[in-house]
Amino acid sequence: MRTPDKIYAAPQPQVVDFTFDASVAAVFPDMLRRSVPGYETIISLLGVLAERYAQADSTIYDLGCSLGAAMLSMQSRLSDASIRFVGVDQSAAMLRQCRNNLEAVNDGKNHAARFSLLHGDVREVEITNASMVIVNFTLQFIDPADRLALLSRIHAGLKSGGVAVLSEKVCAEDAAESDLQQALHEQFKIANGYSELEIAQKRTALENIMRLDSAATHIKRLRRAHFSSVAQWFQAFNFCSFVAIK
Ligand code: GEK
Repeated sequence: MRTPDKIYAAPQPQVVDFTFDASVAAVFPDMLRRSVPGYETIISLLGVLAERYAQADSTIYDLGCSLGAAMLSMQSRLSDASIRFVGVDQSAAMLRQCRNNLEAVNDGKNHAARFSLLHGDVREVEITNASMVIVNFTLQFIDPADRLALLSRIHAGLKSGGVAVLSEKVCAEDAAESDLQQALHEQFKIANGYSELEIAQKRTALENIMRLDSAATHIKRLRRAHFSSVAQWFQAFNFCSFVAIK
């Protein structure tokens, strides 16, 4: 059973900025399933994308890997042991649980040979010989001024025919659509058992740390990073995912 997310259930005298600490890591699967429309579908379909794009003797990077859900989904679809995974996250609590999750489905020897987990900033990680780079709901937490440079480094580290998969909460291009998308997302969270108070406190906690771009901005930026083919392949309310092929 997943530990239920009750982080914002009680009124907080002062809501502080959201951090990916141990209390968040402990409830993370429940939090994402109930807060991100389509999250489980995206995770599952990353396995299908991996079947198509993962190349023998290459590395799949998962930038902002949290508990390793994307790597586990892709691994379940890939039998070729020459494909390695590198998960990167700056939260030690997330990486601890990620390691446990990966070890639970891989014996020690396989785990060490196939997976590396790096504790650090995705902006500083070296990307080489990659056939896939997954950035699943991570770019939104990175300073907008650094986003193009990161995507350009991802492009440079990909092999020919490799793919970047970028998933993001997006903002709307106009106020009416923005109101609609926000209302639909709130409806989704209420349907999943969050209270108005939880929704409001979480919004305040994320205000300073999650900065959203529109889908058009993401597509334009991926093109500026020199990807030859860019497409949006998924949307559920204001949550989108893009593929960008080198
Ligand atoms: C999933 N991809 O389950 N460097 C490294 N890690 C970072 C950085 C950074 N600069 N900024 C944020 N993170 C996952 C979900 S969660 C999305 C990704 C969410 C990490 C942060 O510690 C957290 O684990 C993750 O990015 C974002 O498919 O919570 O909305």
